[in-house]
Amino acid sequence: MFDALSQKLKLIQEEAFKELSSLAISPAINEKNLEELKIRYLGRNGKLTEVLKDIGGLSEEDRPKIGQQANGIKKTLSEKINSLLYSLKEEGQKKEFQKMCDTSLPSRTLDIGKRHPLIQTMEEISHIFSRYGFQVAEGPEIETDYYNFEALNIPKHHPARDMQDTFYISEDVVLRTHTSPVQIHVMEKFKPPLRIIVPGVVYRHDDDTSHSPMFHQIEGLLVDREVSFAHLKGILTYFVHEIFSSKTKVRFRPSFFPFTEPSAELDIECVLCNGKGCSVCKNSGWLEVAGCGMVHPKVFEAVNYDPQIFSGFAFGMGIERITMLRYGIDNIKLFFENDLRFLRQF
Ligand code: 2NM
Repeated sequence: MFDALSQKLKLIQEEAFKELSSLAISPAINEKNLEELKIRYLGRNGKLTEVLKDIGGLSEEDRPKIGQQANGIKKTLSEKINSLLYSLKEEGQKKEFQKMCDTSLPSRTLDIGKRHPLIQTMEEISHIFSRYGFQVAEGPEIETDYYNFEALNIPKHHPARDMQDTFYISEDVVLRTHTSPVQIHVMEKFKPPLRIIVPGVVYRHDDDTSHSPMFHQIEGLLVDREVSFAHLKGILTYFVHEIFSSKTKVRFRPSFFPFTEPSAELDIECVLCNGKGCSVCKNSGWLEVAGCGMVHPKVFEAVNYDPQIFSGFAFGMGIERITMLRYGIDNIKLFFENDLRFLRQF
């Protein structure tokens, strides 16, 4: 009796596996015929259950053995069927997805940002001066009258202080009109020797094709013992040769700033007409690119540096102007419109 039942179970297992294997490789396989197969073998009136109905005729000892064999078959068969059902479902979802979404289409290109041309120029200039030991310093865009004017030897009646030129927040507080107040802060905090380069945004009441009320500046300051105008000329000439070209001619022209004495303008030979004269250089053949000079003793006194011991030079330039000259841009407003067609060119 035991052997006969065990044999029957083995045959059922073989039959079920054979049927399942051929169904698995058949193109006709679907959830429905898999479920049918499952019911046919494992269902309440299935072949396996049918055999187990005769289990009552077995000895107490043999009953669990047949039970174990039957359960083993049940387990492997249902695992195989379930895994096939699972892959069928997955396949179906994939097909459904492919109907909704064409994965063969090219992907959308990502718009990756890049540095603004003005920031690029600022970074290049900072880098050029860093090779001579200058360190970048930064400070607030809102300043007191003292740091923006008084400490820089700009007297009360000076036109730069006028409401026409300066944005006043209150009687004593302004939007900085240059980055020089940062130099004052740094000199208050550190003793010479000092080499700093100060990039930043500044504000002035000015608005036309060559002026914006908000623009960018970079200023530099070097303080040490026995610094001369020759050092200033050397460093700024090196700078022009790096930022424009090694062949660009320079000249220093006397000028005036309250915070330097002597003061000069740094001109370069017009990069657009090579000195022949054009509308940009107003037929002079030269372009003004920076102001500079030896730091005024009054400025040193304001920060408690002894002008008998220390001397220094300073300079300042507009980033927009330098960038416009380098790339032949004729309208400053282009920098602030955020038109990608413009910005992508740099
Ligand atoms: C310029 C031109 C000349 C300048 C002077 C100073 C300081 F703080 F040392 F006095 N900072 N920057 C300076 C000198 C700036 O810009 C056209």
